[in-house]
Amino acid sequence: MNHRGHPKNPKRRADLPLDVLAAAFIAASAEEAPDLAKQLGALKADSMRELGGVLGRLDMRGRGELDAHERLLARRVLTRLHRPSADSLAMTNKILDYLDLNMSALIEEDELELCVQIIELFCRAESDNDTLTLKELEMLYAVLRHLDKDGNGQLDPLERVALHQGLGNPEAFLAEHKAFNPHLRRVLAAR
Ligand SMILES: [Ca+2]
Ligand SMILES: [Ca+2]
Repeated sequence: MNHRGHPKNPKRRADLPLDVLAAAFIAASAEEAPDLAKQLGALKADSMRELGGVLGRLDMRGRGELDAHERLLARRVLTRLHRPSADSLAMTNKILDYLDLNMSALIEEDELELCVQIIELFCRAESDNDTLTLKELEMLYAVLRHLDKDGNGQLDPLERVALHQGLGNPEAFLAEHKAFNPHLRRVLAAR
């Protein structure tokens, strides 16, 4: 571990047993978060891999199972999904790829705080509630894509400055993207 608690040699997500991670998380959630467990338990097999992909980013020790604290962190994201589905979980994975700022294949706690902050902003982008619809997830992804100016699939330090500035003034940030971000305009046009 380095000074921020980031493991030095994390396992690649593809090496993790995603279905096992998902099943263990749902089992543990039956008591800890029954509503979420019920929603996730109803998902089909293809969604389970996507769910495992989200959970694997929080499996700091690469054990194929989240501990109680990691499960709490996972729920900070998963409870925000309006009706979790294969599509919304796949989009969540694409968003988390961008928010894995140090490219560790893990979402460490400092990165998770940023995720939660940006998720809270987009929960109200199209609907007046505390959850993300698939459309709102697509909008968030469109904004991240546009912030990735050089298109290398990651938010480099300079690109992150734009994100942090935007989060400081969220209404203007969203309005500007709605006006000038071609990815977001495409998402909004596809009704
Ligand atoms: Ca990371
Ligand atoms: Ca970039």
